[in-house]
Amino acid sequence: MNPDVRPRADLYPGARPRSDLGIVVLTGAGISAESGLATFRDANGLWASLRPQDLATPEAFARDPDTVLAWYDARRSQLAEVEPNEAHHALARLDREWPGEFLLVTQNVDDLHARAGGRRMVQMHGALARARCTACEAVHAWTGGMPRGTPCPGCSQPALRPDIVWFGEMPMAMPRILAAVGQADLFVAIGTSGTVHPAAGLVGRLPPGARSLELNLEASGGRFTDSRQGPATRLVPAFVDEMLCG
Ligand code: BV8
Repeated sequence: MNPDVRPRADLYPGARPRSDLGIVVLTGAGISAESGLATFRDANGLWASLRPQDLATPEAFARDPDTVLAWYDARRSQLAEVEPNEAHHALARLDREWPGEFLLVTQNVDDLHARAGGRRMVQMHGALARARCTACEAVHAWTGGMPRGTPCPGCSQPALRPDIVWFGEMPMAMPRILAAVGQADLFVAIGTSGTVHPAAGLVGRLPPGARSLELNLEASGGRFTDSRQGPATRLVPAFVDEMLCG
């Protein structure tokens, strides 16, 4: 821990012992864009050519499992071709060095935050690198394909699905996320359009006096105390330097 760092006064209403200052960071697809993974709602994003109701709902999976499984197989296979970028690494550094409460909440299902060394983090929309058995509910690390009928390594039933939160399904770790947001002094939203709930509503659940910061290529229109525009690989390392070096 770096003992002589102090929080930036303009991000905090007054100085308090740093170990008493809690930070929650929410990331979306924009933080992985510069690693080469497509976002959803940018002009060349995934939803520009595909329909979420055909790929990211339980109904789509029931109606056409082969198409849904192939889409997630293709996205899972991309993970081996991309690397965490400077923004992922900067957040992992903040996680390691911030002595107060810290929680990274990501909407992303890629593994780039984990590969950068993130520890105090939750993937609220699940993970491409996991499979879930709908028969025995076991969750398994998964790197390869998952064609229909793949047997569960635990119970051998052909009942695997991607461990992904689809539209209409309850996001993961919500009690932990809501508890962290309800006690946060600073909430930072990075690379998210603020379109998908309940993630998009988290900034509205901060305690009185907390501050919020948006780092995005363009302002999302959300209610933030402070908003900075630019690429995540430039804004996030600068923000982490501010927080750790004062
Ligand atoms: C639920 C699957 C209830 C994983 C995803 C209230 C109001 C309105 C609607 C609702 C509501 N409450 C619930 C809903 C319905 C729905 C919803 O929100 N619909 C919206 C779209 C209208 N929500 C749900 O269904 C959720 N479930 O509420 O369940 C419940 C309660 C009890 C019991 C059971 C159920 C489930 C939501 C999760 C859905 N799954 N995906 C996958 O396949 O990936 S959502 C999908 O969108 C991804 O997870 C993605 O992460 C997420 C959010 O998108 P973003 O990450 O923000 O990405 P986007 O492309 O939109 O934006 C990118 C941003 O990056 C842009 O701002 C861009 O400017 C910026 N950017 C780009 N490049 C850079 C950059 N920034 C910086 N640097 C760069 N280089």
